[in-house]
Amino acid sequence: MRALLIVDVQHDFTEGGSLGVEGGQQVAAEIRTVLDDYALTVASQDWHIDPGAHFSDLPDFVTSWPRHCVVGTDGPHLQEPLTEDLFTTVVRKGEYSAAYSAYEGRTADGTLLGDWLRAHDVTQVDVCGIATDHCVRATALDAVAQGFTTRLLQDLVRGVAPGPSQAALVELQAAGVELV
Ligand code: VGL
Repeated sequence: MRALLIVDVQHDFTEGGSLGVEGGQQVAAEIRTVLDDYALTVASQDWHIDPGAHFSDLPDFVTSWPRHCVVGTDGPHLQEPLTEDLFTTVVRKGEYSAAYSAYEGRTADGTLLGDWLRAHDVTQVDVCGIATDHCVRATALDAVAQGFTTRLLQDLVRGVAPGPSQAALVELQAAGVELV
């Protein structure tokens, strides 16, 4: 089985959000058009309560960030037209520490993403979402590390910074991710 992993397409990561990425709203609409091609779809959400040094008033935008995706605000909600009910399941990550990879995320019943995928006979994953140079990168690297045949949907990702996003694609390809 193949699953589509939609990484962190949330209000705070799209235009107008506290860490808004250019093209985020557009990629949400584009991802919506491919959901029906997959029998299994998983959306991840950055889901912060008190993630410690992941938040900073003087962020370096590498390891520390402005406050984002804080539970109880609008920030962690999925960017329309994506809504939670469209996905087979949703995984949330980062409650009390930084968590870039969707593989750190858990379903509502506490199942880690990798375990959920294996329980659904998934051996192949297609990865898309935000941000190419952070959470998409970490998710695709973990997918390969956990033995999933992994493709990155290049038209369906958006990055924070162009240079690091391009470098991430090169790194992912070297790690065994197929760029399609
Ligand atoms: C992300 C920076 C901080 C992401 C999450 O979803 O790529 N980036 N937290």
